[in-house]
Amino acid sequence: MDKRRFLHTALASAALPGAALAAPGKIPAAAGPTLLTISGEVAHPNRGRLDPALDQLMSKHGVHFDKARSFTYADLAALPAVELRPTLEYDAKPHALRGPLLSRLLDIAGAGRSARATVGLRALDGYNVELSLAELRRRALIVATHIDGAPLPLGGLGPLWAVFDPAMLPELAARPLPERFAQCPWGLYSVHVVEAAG
Ligand SMILES: Nc1nc2c(c(=O)[nH]1)N[C@H]1C(S)=C(S)[C@@H](COP(=O)(O)O)O[C@H]1N2
Ligand SMILES: [Mo]
Repeated sequence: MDKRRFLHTALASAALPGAALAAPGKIPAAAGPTLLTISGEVAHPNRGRLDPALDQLMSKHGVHFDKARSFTYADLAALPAVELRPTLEYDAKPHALRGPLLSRLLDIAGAGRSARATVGLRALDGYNVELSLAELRRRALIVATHIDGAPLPLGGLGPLWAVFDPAMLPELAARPLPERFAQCPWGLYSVHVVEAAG
């Protein structure tokens, strides 16, 4: 076998195992893609710094971090879920929304040690909401994965919706329906935690 032919064969036989190892993010394929990345002050990260080349959407939205904790749909579905029954401003009808508490996800990520930490909730369309950790806990904000028993679709309100029941909060329950969900970004994909200085 001439040298060139040998090299070709060697590369071809190496290609398959090489390709199998090259899975992005090192997450087993069966677990599906990451749906939510909790970044910033996280004590239990499972990934490193933002890669401006491959983390395109986060980079475009100005999210920067050295470490983060990522959650796949399977990770979220395995956690205890809370169910809310708010009347939605979109159709003025009651709906069942189900998913884990965001505070539970922050605990898993080891994020937000101080109640004064601020949390940025960012959606696929760039919509961003900032809340203190204390306020987020008070509102019992959930990361909804399901509406009326069905998974929230991408292109609709999903795949994740950071939502709470405004009827539970006196200051929001008094507002007209079209203004109650302003701090509930649908299409949530990034949560960034900044500890309060001092
Ligand atoms: N991802 C995302 N979530 C969002 C919004 C948005 O533009 N993008 N608008 C917010 C606002 S200001 C309100 S009042 C409600 C309804 O927004 P809409 O009337 O613009 O649909 O959803 C909230 N959640
Ligand atoms: Mo709004």
